[in-house]
Amino acid sequence: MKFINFIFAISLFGFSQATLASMKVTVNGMVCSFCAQGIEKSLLKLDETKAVLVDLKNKVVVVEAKEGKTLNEKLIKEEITDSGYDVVSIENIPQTVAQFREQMKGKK
Ligand SMILES: [Cu+2]
Repeated sequence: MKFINFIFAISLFGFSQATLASMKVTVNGMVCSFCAQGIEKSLLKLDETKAVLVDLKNKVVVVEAKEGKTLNEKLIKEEITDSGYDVVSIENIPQTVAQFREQMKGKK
């Protein structure tokens, strides 16, 4: 019985780890660092946002959630659209902003 509890705890841990994910947003219309700064600011305003990375070259915005918080896809989309840019797609990714940045470096 104790073993089963152990398994349960492990699976719960796995689940909470999964909710620590980030969102990768593909955005059209960002052309300069002012665009990037504007988007970064508006997304950092959201309570659940821990970090934002804007990659102009790849038209990608990565938003990382604070621990224990969940990103709201609809709100993120609204913030970016209200700033005057087009959201092409949003997907969940397991990396943090820091990990994503490292990954981009590796590709150059
Ligand atoms: Cu700009």
